[in-house]
Amino acid sequence: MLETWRWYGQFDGITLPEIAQTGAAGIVTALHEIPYGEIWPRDAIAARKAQIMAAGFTWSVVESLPVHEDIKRGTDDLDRLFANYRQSMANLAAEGLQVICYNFMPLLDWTRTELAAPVARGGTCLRFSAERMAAFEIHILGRAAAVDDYPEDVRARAAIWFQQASQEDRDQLLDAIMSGLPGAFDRYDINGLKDALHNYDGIDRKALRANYKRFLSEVIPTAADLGIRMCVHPDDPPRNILGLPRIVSDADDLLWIADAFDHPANGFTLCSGSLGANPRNDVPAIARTVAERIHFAHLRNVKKFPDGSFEEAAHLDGDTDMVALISVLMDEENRRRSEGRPDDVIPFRPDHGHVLLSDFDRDLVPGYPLIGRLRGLAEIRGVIHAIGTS
Ligand code: DNO
Repeated sequence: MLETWRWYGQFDGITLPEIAQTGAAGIVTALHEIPYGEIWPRDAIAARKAQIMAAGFTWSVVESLPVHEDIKRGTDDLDRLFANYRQSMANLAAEGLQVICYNFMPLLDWTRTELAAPVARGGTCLRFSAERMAAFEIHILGRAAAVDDYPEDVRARAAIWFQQASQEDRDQLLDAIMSGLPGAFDRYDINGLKDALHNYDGIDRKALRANYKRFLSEVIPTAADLGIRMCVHPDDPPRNILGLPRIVSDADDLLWIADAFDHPANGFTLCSGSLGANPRNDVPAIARTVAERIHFAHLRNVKKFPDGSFEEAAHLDGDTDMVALISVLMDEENRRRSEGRPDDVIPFRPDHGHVLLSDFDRDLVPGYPLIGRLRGLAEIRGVIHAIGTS
C-alpha cells in the first residue's frame, strides 16, 4: 500500500514540508484552479509536478479531473468537453501521471450538514444529519417531493429544527452542504441551487446511467492507450438527496459500471467512508467483489444511526471493519504481484479526519485537517504493518 496525502495546492493551509513529516510518500492533488471543462495545460501540470517532487514526493494520483456538469446532464453538444477531457488525460500521461480519480455525482460532491460536530473526547467531525438535510430540502429549498425521501419521524424533527433555527443556523447549514466543493468554481446560494436542480429535471437514474456510459465510451479507450487507470469515486452519501439520482452507491452499481465499459482502465476509488454510510453496504465484501479494478483507496470510517444520519468516526472506529478491508486490498496486491503486474501497490490516503489539537488554530479545507489525518494515517500504517508481517 502506498501512503499518500491529499493536498489542495494554493487552496491548502498545510504545506508540503509539513506533509513530509507525516511520512506519506505520495501526493494526491489536482489543478484546482482550472475551471471544470477546460484543458489542463501540460506546462501547468509539469510545474505542479516539479513543486511536488522538489518537496520529496511523487504526485501519485490526480484527484480529481472533474467531469463537467453538461456531461453528467448529457446536453447536446459535448464534443468539445470530451475532447478537452481527453487532452487533459494526454497531458497528464505525458508527465507520467497514471491514476485519475473523478466522480459522477450530479451537482454536488460530498454532502454534510455539520462541519464541526463534537466528538466524545474533544475535537470535531463532519456529520450528516438526516433531520437537518430534510429541514434543508423541505423547508429551506421548498422541494415538495423531498417528503418522500424521509420517514415521518425525521420529517417531524426536521420541522421542529427549522422552526427553532436562527438565520445563522440556516446559513451555516447551507454553507456545510456547499462545502464539498473545495477549490471548485460552482457554489450555490438557495436560488442558484434551485436553478441548478432544474437543469436536472427529467434526468432519472436511467438517463444518468446512459450519460455515464457515454462518458466511459469516450474516455476509457484513451485511458487504455495512454496507460491511465481511471477510478470513479462513489457517491457521498450513497443515497438520494435533492432528488438527484445516484448511480455509484453500492455493489450493483459498481458491477454495472465495470461492465458498461469492460476494461481494467475503467476502475474504482474504493472509498470506505462513502460506501460505508449505507447500512446495506458491506465494504470489505464490496472491495473483494471489485478488487481487480481498485486503483486507489480512501480509508476512513463512519458511525451510522438508525434514522439515516452518520458521522465520521476515527479511522479504526465506526462501523467498517478497517482491518478486514485493508486485508482485502493487500491480498489483491499480492495477487497482482504474482501476476507480475506493475500496479501491485495500491495508493491510499487517510481520508478526512477529526479536527484535533492544533488543527483548531489554522485555516483548513473542511474534512482535511493535519493532526486528525496524521492520526488516521498512523493508525492505518500500523494495521498495514501488522498484516504485512503476520
Ligand atoms: C471528499 C472527496 C471527494 C472526492 C471526489 C472525487 O472528501 O473524497 O471530494 O475527491 O468526489 O472526484
